[in-house]
Amino acid sequence: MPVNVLFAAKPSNWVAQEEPLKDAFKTAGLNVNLAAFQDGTMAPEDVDYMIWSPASAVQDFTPYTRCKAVLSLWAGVERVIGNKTLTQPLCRMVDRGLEEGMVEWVCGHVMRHHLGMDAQILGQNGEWKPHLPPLARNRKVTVLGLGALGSACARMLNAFGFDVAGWSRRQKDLDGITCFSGPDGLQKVLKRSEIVVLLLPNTPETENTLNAQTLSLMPKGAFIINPGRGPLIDDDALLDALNTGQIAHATLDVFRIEPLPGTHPYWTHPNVTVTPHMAADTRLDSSSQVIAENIRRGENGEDFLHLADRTTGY
Ligand code: NDP
Ligand code: OXD
Repeated sequence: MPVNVLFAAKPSNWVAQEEPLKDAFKTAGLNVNLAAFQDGTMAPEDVDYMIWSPASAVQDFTPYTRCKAVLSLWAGVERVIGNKTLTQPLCRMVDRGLEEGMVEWVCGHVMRHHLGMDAQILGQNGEWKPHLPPLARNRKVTVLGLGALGSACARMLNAFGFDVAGWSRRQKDLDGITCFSGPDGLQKVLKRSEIVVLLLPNTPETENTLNAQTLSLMPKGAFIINPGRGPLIDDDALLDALNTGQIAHATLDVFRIEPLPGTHPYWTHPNVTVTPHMAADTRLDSSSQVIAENIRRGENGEDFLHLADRTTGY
């Protein structure tokens, strides 16, 4: 009997994702009947696994009575984890491609601020005025969130030579990274943070992690890079800190409202870089392998990978 898998993620992604998924199912030795939600060929009560993303037409999971797991194509699951109709296990995306993309984006933006590249790229004015940045080992960078993505970024920044610290809910022990945890740890780590990268999930506990009080702890002229989620930062407090020079620049990929409304002050602030939620994307080949592996596990009675925890919200 084939396993019935419903692709109920963003409909426009189906064309690109169908073949990589089929390839991954074949490689995993799975006999799968794969259908797209929009084709209407698979009845809800026949679905064994659902592939899902926030743009899905499925927001009520009640009819999917046989579904053994909902497999998110997104790493962040804040838009579905509290859905009361979702009683099935929810697996979030932990994907090598997503991780590589995030490491590249974060390191690129850290390097931009560390080296003061804007002065040359944007400020070419005929003046021969060398500016010598410190070496990476003399630059203190902090990653808030040391999960799949944060720890990968922290490791790569450390490999560049940066003096890297990280902060998480539970205490971590990562080679070469100074690790902090809990509310006191946040206060301590921010005091040493010249560049802060936010890679926390959006949960009630992480909302406004950077606010007027915590921003004031950072060394004057610090940089903020947020590829995590918009609500991690109190926007008004950040704008105030940018206007006083407490924060020199913020590179923001994620926002409370997306797309960021055209009238939002971030668009025109000279010390804010807006990027359109593109820091990292789930890659077709590697994410399909993760989906296939979880279905293989489900069919063999093994534990699912990357289960989201409804008690913590991530
Ligand atoms: P993980 O769940 O693997 O890691 C989350 C990290 O945050 C963990 O270290 C966790 O601590 C820490 N954390 C959670 N709550 C708290 C808290 N209250 N206090 C301190 N630390 C906390 O997530 P990923 O690394 O896979 O992804 C992180 C986020 O990145 C996603 O949730 C998503 O919002 C965002 N993202 C953005 C993308 C983009 O393109 N902009 C792409 C993909 C993801 P602990 O280790 O103790 O559990
Ligand atoms: C994700 C994202 O959570 O793209 O995967 O933001």
